[in-house]
Amino acid sequence: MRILHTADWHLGDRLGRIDRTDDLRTAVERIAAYCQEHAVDVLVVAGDLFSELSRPDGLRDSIRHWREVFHNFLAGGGTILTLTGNHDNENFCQTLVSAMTLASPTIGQPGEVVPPGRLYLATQPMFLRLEDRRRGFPVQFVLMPYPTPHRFLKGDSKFRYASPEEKNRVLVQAWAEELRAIRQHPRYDAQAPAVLAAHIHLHGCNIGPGLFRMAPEDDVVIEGSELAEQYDYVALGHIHKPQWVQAAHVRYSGSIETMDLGEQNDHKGVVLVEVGRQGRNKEPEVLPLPSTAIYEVVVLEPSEDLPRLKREYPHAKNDLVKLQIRYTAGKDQLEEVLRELERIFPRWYARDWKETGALMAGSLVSESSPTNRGFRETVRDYLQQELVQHEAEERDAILQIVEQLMEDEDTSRS
Ligand SMILES: [Mn+2]
Repeated sequence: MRILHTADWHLGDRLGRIDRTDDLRTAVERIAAYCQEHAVDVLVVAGDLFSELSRPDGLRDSIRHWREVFHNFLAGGGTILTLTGNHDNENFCQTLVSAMTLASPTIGQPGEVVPPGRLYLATQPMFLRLEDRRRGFPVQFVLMPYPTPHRFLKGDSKFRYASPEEKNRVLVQAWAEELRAIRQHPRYDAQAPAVLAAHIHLHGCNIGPGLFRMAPEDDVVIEGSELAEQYDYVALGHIHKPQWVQAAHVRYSGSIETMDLGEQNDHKGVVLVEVGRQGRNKEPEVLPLPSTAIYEVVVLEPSEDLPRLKREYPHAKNDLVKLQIRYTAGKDQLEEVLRELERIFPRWYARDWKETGALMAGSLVSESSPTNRGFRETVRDYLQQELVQHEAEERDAILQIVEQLMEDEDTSRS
């Protein structure tokens, strides 16, 4: 049985003012092509399927996109196994699961051999079996969503914790307990091939410059030293940096695109593994995914730096760029500097500027302050960022109203 492992799709995500939908769809399409090219039987997506920034219509479009892209894979008997991560919207995912259960009301008993050719989503710990298409032996799959109180502490969700540490301790125990219960289930065969898919922070992994939009103290860290022994393959999600942990078959596939500046040096990919009647057939293989370049550009002297940047970055049209700008009033025209930078880096996702005179005069604006821009620019930038996924027409209309409001405000003050 050929298994392709991926995770952390974050579909419909955005970075600053940049909508990442198309970048992420391109990556998903490449994964679907790998499924066909390598005659994959099971595609495992180990959580964080959708961005928390995705609106309901964006979620709908993501599902539609799956339908198109994976139609041939599913129609050909392929199976997609997914589970929820910490970024997945609980209500939306549970609605999906409920609808799928209505469509196939008899499927889903623990340890059951489930029909191939469709998608399964685990919002709770789940144990199922799939038969190898060619030789008929079953492979056991254990799907473990990210441990939230709602998913793992049934009935206890109103329990109050004395501290975040206590909450994490309870969740770590609940996660291990759920897994133990599955392995003790009468249908679970410790000798038969088994794959674990989980969205979790496994102790000893390299998180790189930081977790994706999460404070380290909020994360649930699992020891998991027995997993390498217990499973033929462990398909992990949550950490965006691709790597294996503890053993070559315990892996984070990593995210499918560069999601923020912390991932600028990652080599993205998906993992292909083959499990036979006796377990893993060979070492897992990484199939590469090209990803969007992301970097920071610092402009200290616009009159010299802009012509240089123009020469050095002729192909930056698609790059995600964070801009840090210093300019001198009376010498540099800020508006013109910003326009020129936008021409070189049309996909800048964040920018910040400081006036050098203000800095030298020792202004009240501290060096660490994110910006000293005016009220109007702050409002405009904020709205443009917030409205990035709205229709252009709607966005322009809102911005126009706000411009008018700011005008009126100025007039009434003067
Ligand atoms: Mn993630």
